Amino acid sequence: MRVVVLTGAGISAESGVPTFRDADGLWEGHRVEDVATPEAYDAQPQLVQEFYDARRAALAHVAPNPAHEALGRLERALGDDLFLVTQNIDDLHERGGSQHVHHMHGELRSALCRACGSRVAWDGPLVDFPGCPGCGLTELRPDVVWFGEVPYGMDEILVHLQRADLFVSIGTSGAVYPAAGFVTFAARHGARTLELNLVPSEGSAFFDEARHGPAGVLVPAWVDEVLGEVMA
Ligand code: BJW
Repeated sequence: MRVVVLTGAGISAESGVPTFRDADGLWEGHRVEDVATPEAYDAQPQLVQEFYDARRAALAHVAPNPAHEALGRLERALGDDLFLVTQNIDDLHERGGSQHVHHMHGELRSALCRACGSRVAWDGPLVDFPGCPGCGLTELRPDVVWFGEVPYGMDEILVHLQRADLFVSIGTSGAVYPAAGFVTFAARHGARTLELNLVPSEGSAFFDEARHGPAGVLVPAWVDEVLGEVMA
């Protein structure tokens, strides 16, 4: 059975990472659609760097929860038959045991050079605009995908969605494309579809089945079900 799992901010909520669109959302009163843009970065680069520097530093104080760990277990059982694509820029899937994670919206622990296009592993701050290890210019920005930019690796994602027998969406509001369109794309290509989310998402009606509750409970239970079927 080929499985594609899409995750969003909700899977990291129980680890203490704020989501975007819930009441205590990450952007403190700003609509994410207004601030997560290249234009916002051009207008106030220092402010944006400080914001992402703080989120990068905060990774040291959070840990994967049972939902991340369950997906790590699923990867060990399914191997290449699992494709895990996340909209999250944290590293909690990796720390939860997943070795192959496709970060379609980029990663906090990476920097992108606006001059030469290099993507470099980065754990420190960027607010002082350090030189790029590739070209030396001081054009490093957070390696994340803002509105109007193209998510990473779309061709590969679409190939996996076309081949999937099961598509599972975990902890995402379904408000942001192209990820919000994966459910209908996968269904059109023959996949069964399942939503695991705290509450019905904007796209809940598109799924064959939806289960609602905390990811830390729903995901381990679902993984146990799949492993039971695979082992039977
Ligand atoms: C729990 C829980 C618990 C809570 N357990 N659940 C008009 C129509 C259609 C599309 C467009 C349009 N105008 C423009 C567009 C395109 C645009 C878009 O979608 N805009 C919308 C506003 C309509 N999209 C883009 O621009 C994208 N690029 C693009 O389309 O390029 C063109 C192209 C595509 C493909 C091929 C070729 C070309 C880029 C989008 C970039 C989004 N970037 C951000 C910021 C990343 C960096 C950062 O982290 O700071 O990505 S915005 C933000 O939203 C972030 C997230 O990844 C993304 C999705 O959020 P997510 O994960 O769903 O979080 P929430 O908070 O919304 O939801 C959390 C959910 O969890 C909730 O449902 C909770 O209930 C639940 N939950 N606790 C389980 N314990």
